[in-house]
Amino acid sequence: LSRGLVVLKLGGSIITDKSERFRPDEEAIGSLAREIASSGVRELVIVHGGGSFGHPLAADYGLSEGFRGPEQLRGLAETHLAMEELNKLVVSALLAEGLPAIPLPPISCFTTKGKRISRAFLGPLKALLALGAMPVLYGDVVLDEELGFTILSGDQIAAYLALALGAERVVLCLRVPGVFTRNPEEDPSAELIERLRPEDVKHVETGRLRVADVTGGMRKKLEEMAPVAAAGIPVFFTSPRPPGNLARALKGERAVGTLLSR
Ligand code: IP8
Repeated sequence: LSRGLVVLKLGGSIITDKSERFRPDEEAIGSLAREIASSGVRELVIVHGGGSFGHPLAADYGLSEGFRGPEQLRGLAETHLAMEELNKLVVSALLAEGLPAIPLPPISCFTTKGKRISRAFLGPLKALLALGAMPVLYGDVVLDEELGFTILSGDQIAAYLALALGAERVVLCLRVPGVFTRNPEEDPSAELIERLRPEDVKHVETGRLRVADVTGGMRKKLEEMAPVAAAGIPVFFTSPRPPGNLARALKGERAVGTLLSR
């Protein structure tokens, strides 16, 4: 078992049913928690996405483009609350597996400027890790120095934390098992790219989005993760299938997916 901090992003589309609002996939959440527990990896920061809890609301109220009027404040509150509800399901499932998971709301430890993280208060997160706890963050509404507020994706948080904490590795656990030559959900001839270098990211064709995702889908994930890989932190794009895959990826063992590294 390799040592060092692992940052794990759980895609919103694997923990929720993206076709219906506020529908969690509790079975998937439970089996992810079991797999994380069975991996034996304990130096872990988990960040999860919004799926059908965050994105449709954020789109309804135009939250990612920032403050336009006071009627949006209700949307800000509802979106944060929905994310807290999803977070509670994830954290509860981890606790049920005996893992010391603790929620850490991004709205209170990050601010952005023009949608990019400008300031972070990582004291509590570092202290939790030092105690051996497992912080669980998520894509959230945050206050923005220029826009008033915006949506901060779990991907940007995961990339930021990996760099700020000098993580050993980042694992992105998504619905699609890696990065493909085309969008595999649109084109069955798409092939898995097993190895990708940061400078090749711009050439990958990712296809259009079919479900609400205010923070940008696979293209944006690649753009967020390229600087992490360029800094020498390997990023592994993978999915929960087949069983055991995520545990292997967390341990840094060979698994099905795409390795983005220098
Ligand atoms: O699913 C966005 O996080 P993501 C969260 O990681 C919200 O992009 C509130 C839409």
